Amino acid sequence: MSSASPTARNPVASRPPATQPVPAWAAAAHGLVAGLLTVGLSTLIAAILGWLGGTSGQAAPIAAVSSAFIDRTPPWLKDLAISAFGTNDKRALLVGVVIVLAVLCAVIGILARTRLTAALIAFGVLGGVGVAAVLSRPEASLADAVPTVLGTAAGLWFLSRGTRSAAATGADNPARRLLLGAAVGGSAAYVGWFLGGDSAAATASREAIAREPARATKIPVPAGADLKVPGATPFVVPNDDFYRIDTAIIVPRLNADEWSLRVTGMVEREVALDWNALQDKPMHEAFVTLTCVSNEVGGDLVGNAVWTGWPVRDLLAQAGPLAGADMVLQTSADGWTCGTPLSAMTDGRNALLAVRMNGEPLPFEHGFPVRLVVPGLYGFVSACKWVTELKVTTFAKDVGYWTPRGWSAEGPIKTSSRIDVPRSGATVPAGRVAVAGVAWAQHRGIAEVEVQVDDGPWTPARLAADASIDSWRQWVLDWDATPGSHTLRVRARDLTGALQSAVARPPAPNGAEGLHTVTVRVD
Ligand SMILES: Nc1nc2c(c(=O)[nH]1)N[C@H]1C(S)=C(S)[C@@H](COP(=O)(O)O)O[C@H]1N2
Ligand SMILES: [Mo]
Repeated sequence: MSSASPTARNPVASRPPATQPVPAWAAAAHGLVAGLLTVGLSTLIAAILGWLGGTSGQAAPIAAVSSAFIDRTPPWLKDLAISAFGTNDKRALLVGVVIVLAVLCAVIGILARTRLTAALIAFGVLGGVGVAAVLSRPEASLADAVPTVLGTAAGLWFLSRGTRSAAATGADNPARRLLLGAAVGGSAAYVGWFLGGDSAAATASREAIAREPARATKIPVPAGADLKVPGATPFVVPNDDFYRIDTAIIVPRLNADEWSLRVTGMVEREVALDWNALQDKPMHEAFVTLTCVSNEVGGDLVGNAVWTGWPVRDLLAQAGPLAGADMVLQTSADGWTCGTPLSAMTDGRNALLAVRMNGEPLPFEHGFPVRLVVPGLYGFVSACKWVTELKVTTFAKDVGYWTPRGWSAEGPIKTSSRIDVPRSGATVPAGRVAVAGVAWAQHRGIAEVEVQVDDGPWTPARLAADASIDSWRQWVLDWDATPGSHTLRVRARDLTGALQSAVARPPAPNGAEGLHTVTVRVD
């Protein structure tokens, strides 16, 4: 081995070191590390500035690019992403953005071998895309550009320096520089990501509220509302199990002490409400079942909780909506909007400015400090989380976030029912089997649930006690299961007498229709 040292045999090695070609993989690695440094440092700086209150809290470039992408995603692509990745669609997008960025950085690194200026310009353009994305976020200020500009500068410096010294193999070790750059970039990204997602002040404000004695006593689950059939969904879904749907790449973490809500638009007088003022209002408590319009027949994007809040009709009454207004455009701190019929917020139903979910301050993921809960309407037209503005307006003048993206302007929840047990594909022993699930027809109420086995007659299920017409209702049927394969179907009737639609329709544009059907084996 020592006698055949490649260095000894390689005539190139005897040339001046400055002309030694950098292997392509090393050049690509330099590009990658330059990218990692940029992303890492800008994420960390964004987190620190966000913490100090200097930026909007959305200044990290990867998250901003992903958010900007989400806002511009055509409906067909969004549907494709949801069907491929489910509620992991946002994670998949982040991974996609990182992969694309990594490939571009590697290519730029290879380019830097022969054309350093062109490579630096390309890298600068990438940084520019990041800055543009950051500045396109709602509520962004010029200060939000600072982290990405600084990060890009660090990346450019590393890229130019790395290539030069890789060519000039001196005492300086390029491999060591690569490792060092990767370590600094990687740890900055790691710390920045977690710091950025967890604003200490917001956490402290939520914990302080959690320690306050609850302003309203938690209403108990009415006797008989929870049938407690093993395996069935509980009447009240615990916060940690509650479905979550939103467009937020980074969950907004607002500080309750800094939160305020403005009522604007077609009103006699604009009104502002802050957290302290809200604490003095009489709080109501209500069981309300939220449902996502994207929920498929039999899906789990639906959940019931007890919400504590101030009726939003009282706030709107203070502002005095003008004649002709028919919609309230709700805006979230992250720029998301939804349009709710003014009538649904003023007609006396439990439309709440909710501050608690199942007795706890709202979890950050579910809208801390304040969100809307409007019984009877799908979340995409009613349940604004992290709400900061209510603009009284008209459906003719304004549209919510999802409407130009292929979803309806209005979204009353359709009467639906679901079989929770037995699960589809399960094998159950012959004899008495509890078939159980939930049915919902928010703000109309459930009158009846029926189950059909194979092609048999529709048999009424036993309904749990009714907690409220705004919440779902459990049901159970004792089925005398005989050996073989069986199909179970469920349908519900609401208190207006209308039967659930049996015609299969997809979620878009205004909610799925069809009967939930499961197939089970009986031994
Ligand atoms: N700020 C904000 N609020 C939002 C959304 C959103 O994307 N951003 N999504 C809505 C949708 S589509 C639904 S179904 C409900 C879900 O509420 P949850 O995540 O608390 O279950 O929130 C609504 N509120
Ligand atoms: Mo939704």
